[in-house]
Amino acid sequence: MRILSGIQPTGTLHIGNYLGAIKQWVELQNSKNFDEKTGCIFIVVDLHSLTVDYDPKQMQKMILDVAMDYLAAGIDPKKNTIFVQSHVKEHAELSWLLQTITPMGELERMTQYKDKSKQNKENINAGLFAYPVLMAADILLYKTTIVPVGDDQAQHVELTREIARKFNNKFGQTFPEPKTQLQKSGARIMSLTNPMQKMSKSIPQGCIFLTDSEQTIREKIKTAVTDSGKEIKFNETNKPAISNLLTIYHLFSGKSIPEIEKNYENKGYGDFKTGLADVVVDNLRKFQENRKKFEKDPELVKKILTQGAKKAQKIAEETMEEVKKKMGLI
Ligand code: ATP
Ligand code: LTN
Repeated sequence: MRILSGIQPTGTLHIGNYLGAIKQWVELQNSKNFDEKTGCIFIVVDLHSLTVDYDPKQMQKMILDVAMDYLAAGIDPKKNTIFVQSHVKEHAELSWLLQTITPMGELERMTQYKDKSKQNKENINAGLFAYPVLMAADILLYKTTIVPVGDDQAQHVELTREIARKFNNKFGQTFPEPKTQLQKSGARIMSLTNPMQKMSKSIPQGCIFLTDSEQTIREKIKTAVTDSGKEIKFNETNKPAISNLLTIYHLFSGKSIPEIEKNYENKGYGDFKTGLADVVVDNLRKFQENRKKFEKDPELVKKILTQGAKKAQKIAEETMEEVKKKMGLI
């Protein structure tokens, strides 16, 4: 079993990134089935983040920020491999090779590509189009079997399976077909200002950032949109806003949704929102305390990333040798 995932250094992480992805990484690391020998691979995918507008002066800080978020959330660098994608050049190399077997039509179907090119009409670059192939390269380079991500990424993992299948058919069995692992509930956290839209860095008003102060968190929850009626009841079709808040409450507190509904029976949205703010503030406090320690010691974080890249590179080189042989390049 090989577990691998990654996040782009495109800005401060929000609770959608945490609840949809990082939280389950920490749970995987602490589970009984965790294999101490192989561990998990967590990448800061900087090459992916170049596909949208960015400020080169900020890039190094953004990369370090995501690495600190991983560590502060509880990813243990002794048990896992944490590194920066561009530090292992085989990612870009394998991506090119896989592009030559990826049909254009498959890439045209990708909803993230369609969304991002709509949002960003002036910068629809070839990298944005080929983005899912680079993601496939990240995954296949380490012969990954499990990819824990939010459900917006499931389509990309599905394409990775197709690319693996195609490669195996053409050049001989090489890659296992990886599976997406979604958080059981709340694989998609919605925006606080629009429950029909996913919580996303590009709409900051609707996000609770992991680094928000207590006051900001309380304010954002207080002003979060709600649905008509007063009942605290989970119903994604008729009450999408309250259902989203219930999911956040459930994932942070560990309490089941029926239990939370019962606790707030005959109480209004105001009480429920105060309770939710308490739970979120409490959970993020520990994360923020941990993060401060890493902020004070960026050299330690850089060292962890250098060691991670070294470990990753060894596996990547082995896979590339096999791939190049099979493709007739050596
Ligand atoms: P954004 O659109 O917010 O900029 P993104 O989807 O482009 O984010 P990343 O920041 O790389 O990209 O996402 C990192 C991880 O967080 C992925 O596993 C993704 O599925 C997950 N994720 C992002 N947003 C949400 C959300 N609203 N709910 C659940 N998971 C999410
Ligand atoms: N596209 C992903 C980030 C990502 C990733 C990966 C996730 C890049 N490479 C490999 C899992 C495995 C996103 O979250 N936007």
